[in-house]
Amino acid sequence: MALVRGSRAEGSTDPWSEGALVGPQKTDRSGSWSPGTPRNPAQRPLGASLSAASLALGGPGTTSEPFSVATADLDGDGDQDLVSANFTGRNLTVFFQLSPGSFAAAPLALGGSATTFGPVSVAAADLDGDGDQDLVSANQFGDNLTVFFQLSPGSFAAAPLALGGSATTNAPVSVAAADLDEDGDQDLVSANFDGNNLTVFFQLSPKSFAAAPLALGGSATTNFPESVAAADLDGDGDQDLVSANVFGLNLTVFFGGR
Ligand SMILES: [Ca+2]
Ligand SMILES: [Ca+2]
Ligand SMILES: [Ca+2]
Ligand SMILES: [Ca+2]
Repeated sequence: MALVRGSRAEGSTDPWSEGALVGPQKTDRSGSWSPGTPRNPAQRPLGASLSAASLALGGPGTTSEPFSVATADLDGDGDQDLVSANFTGRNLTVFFQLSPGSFAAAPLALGGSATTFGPVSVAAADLDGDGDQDLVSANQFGDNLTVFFQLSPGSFAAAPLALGGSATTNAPVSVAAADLDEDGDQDLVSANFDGNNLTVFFQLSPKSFAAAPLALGGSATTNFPESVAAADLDGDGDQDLVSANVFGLNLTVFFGGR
């Protein structure tokens, strides 16, 4: 049964209905893929076009136990940059690309113990709709999300925005941005490992998110969720959500209410 999307202004808070649970599937060995023998003739073997050369970025002083990495043009100069979430480093590290394949020797550090405590997931999106990419991290030990708005090319607000807390985002380990309520701005969703749920933060006006976020799932459905993603899974025009639940041994899909 699909729930009809409600108006949050009228007190109805859940625009999603809960979808089917996907149980553990037996691995189909016959369908397994091995390098050099593509299933689809149009597919090239993975690695055929990749150079053996690799580039190391960061190190113990800058990227301490990086758990997550995202790519985006973070300074708006047309090339892709990198950002990592460093678990024990308690910060994010931004590597701006200077010329093709070459990154700044001194990366930009964002956050710290007081703001990004145990970050394990980072995402980039233009959260405030001003045309540049912003950053959001999920901080497992800080029990919150941290949003870094970009102020000018390559420069981020010194005082980031904190969202959530132990009561709403208990050990968030994954964060994604998408327009979840179809009002034109980006919203945020986290997967909270210890909270056994997802938390949706709707953006009300640029840089301002609803004080009371929406909780989805629970220990019966989203049992220790480790990852969350947003996409229009059923093609009806609205964004749906899916989580990967470590101890639930399954995925949970939340369909939008359209
Ligand atoms: Ca760039
Ligand atoms: Ca922005
Ligand atoms: Ca929105
Ligand atoms: Ca949909």
